[in-house]
Formats: sequence, structure tokens, C-alpha cells
Amino acid sequence: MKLRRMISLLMLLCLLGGCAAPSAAPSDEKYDSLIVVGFSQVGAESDWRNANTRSMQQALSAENGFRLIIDDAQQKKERQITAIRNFIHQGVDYIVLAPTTEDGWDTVLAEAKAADIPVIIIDRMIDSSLATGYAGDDLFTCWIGSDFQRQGNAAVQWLEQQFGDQPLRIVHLQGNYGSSAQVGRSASLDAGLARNPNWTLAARDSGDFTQAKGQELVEAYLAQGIDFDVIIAENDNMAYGAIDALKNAGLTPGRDVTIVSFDANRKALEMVMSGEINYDVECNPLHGPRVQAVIEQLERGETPPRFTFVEETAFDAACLTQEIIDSRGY
Ligand code: GZL
Repeated sequence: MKLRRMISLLMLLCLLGGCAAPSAAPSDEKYDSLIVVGFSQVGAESDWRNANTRSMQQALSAENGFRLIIDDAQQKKERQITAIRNFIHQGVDYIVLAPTTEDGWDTVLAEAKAADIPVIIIDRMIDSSLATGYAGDDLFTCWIGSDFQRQGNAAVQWLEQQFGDQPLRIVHLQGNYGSSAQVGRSASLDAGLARNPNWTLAARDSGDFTQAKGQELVEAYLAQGIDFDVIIAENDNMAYGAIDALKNAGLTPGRDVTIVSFDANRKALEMVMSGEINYDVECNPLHGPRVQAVIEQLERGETPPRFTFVEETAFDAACLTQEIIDSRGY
């Protein structure tokens, strides 16, 4: 039974039994009436992730009527599964899941369903069609996130517009394998490689969305003498690492090597303005208000949209101004 219902039932029984309701100071009563949300977060691997966490904390605050419990999974799915089971045991009112990868959620989400706890998925997608005996699609109430293939298409189309039939030797720094962000962005590049016979994939590895791994990979490619003139980094933090590696090798990022990135964090947009990053595709992390609105709809007995794709754009130096950068929410 959910925490709030249990407390309400207990207070009702006390009132009916003539005993004094447990002496709850007003603050406790307010605390007990808060909507308890268990949030299983991927980790803190990137600026994007930290902005996503901050957005959830700001929206699902006590002032807004929420008690938010956040678990940082340190990019490990097993920790997320344990966190969800803990939330179920605690009797939270809602579970929000930002899934590390797409597969492997049916069993634990079926447990949440059996406990009558609505699950909201944010950011990446889960593949709930995997055969585990459950009708996967009803394992979450709604999903709010990005269209990663669309993001990847924007990056590939920009390269096609910029370079036409010019041969390109591309280094591809991927995110965590099996995450929707990596799956969608990589699929777009694979389609671009098939469409552009003058493009060569010079190297491809996962940088785990981290700056350190991004730098490590590019340093290794340079040490191996791999020839490349474009780096597509599946997030800004890996792009930062790649740029440091290029600079340390005496190369000028954005000029000697074209840099395409994803997320469009404020720091990265400053680097687009300075010319170190040539193109950055937005991946908006500010899901807190969106989740707040969905939960408030559910609390009113309304039915929110099952899938909500967030509006996103992309930036190059030609369209950017300091005013635009300063106005950005992350
Ligand atoms: C995308 C998100 C990705 C970001 C990375 O929605 O899942 O994870 O692009 C983050 O920065 O690590």
C-alpha cells in the first residue's frame, strides 16, 4: 500500500476509534500529504545528467507538494532494478525511471504494476516488448523524452550540407551501448555512411558519455596514427575530452578536425561560438516540470499523453548569439 494512503488510513482509524490521531505537528501533516516520488537516475556521467537531476529536484520539491527520493545508479542497470524494488517496498506514490539501457525492465516494472505504483519513464526509452510473458506496453504510464534518431539525422544532414561529396574520415565516439541515445544517434550515422560512399568510418568506440573516456579514445587514435577529419561525439562531455586530446596534439578543434556533438549544454554552446565545436544538436534534459505536470494530471484523475517527445533544435556559430546562450536553461 502506498505510503500516503497508509498514513491517511491510520489517521482515519484513530479518529473513528476515538483515539487521538498520532500527534502530528502541522509540518508532519504537510509532510505526510506530500506526493512521494522515487526517481531512479542513471548517474552523474555528464553535464546533461546533472542538469536533468537538478530539473527534477527543482520541480518535485516540497514547496510544490512532493517528496523526491533520488537513487543514483552510477550507470549500472542492476542498481536501478534494486532501487525500483526499494521504492516499491517503501510504498512510494510514483516511480520515475531514467533507464540506462533499453532492455531488461519488464520483470521489475511488472512488480511496480502489481503494487499499483504508476511508472513514468523519462529521457531514454525502454524496450518493453521483450518476451518475458508481460504485455510490455502497459508497464509504464507514460514516457517523456527525446527522438534520438531525429537528433542523429540533424547531425548527419548538417555534415552533408557542409561537405557535399567531399570525402570524410569520421571518428565516432558513442554513448553507452544499448542506451536509446546511443542506438538512435548511431543508427543515423550508419544510414549516413551508407548514403555517402565518400565517407569512411575511421574509428568507433563507446566513450560511455564521459569526458575522460572521450579524451582517452582520441588520444589512442592519434597515437595509432589513424587519419580522421571529423569527430562525431554522442554527447558534449565526450566532445570536451576529444577537444582536449586534439589541443594536446597541437591540432585546432573545429578547424583541423570538424566536431559535431549532442546535448547543447551552455558550456558547449560557448565552444560553438568560439569555433571549437562546429555543430551541436540539442537534447533537452529539463524534464522536471514535464514530470510534475504529468503527476498532477494523474492526481486529478486525468490521462496524460502516453508518449511526449520534447521539442529540440540544433546550433552552429551562424545562428548563435551570447543572448541565446545566456537564455539557455542548462
Ligand atoms: C540523452 C541522455 C544522454 C545524454 C548524455 O537523453 O540519455 O545521456 O545525451 C547523457 O549526455 O549521459
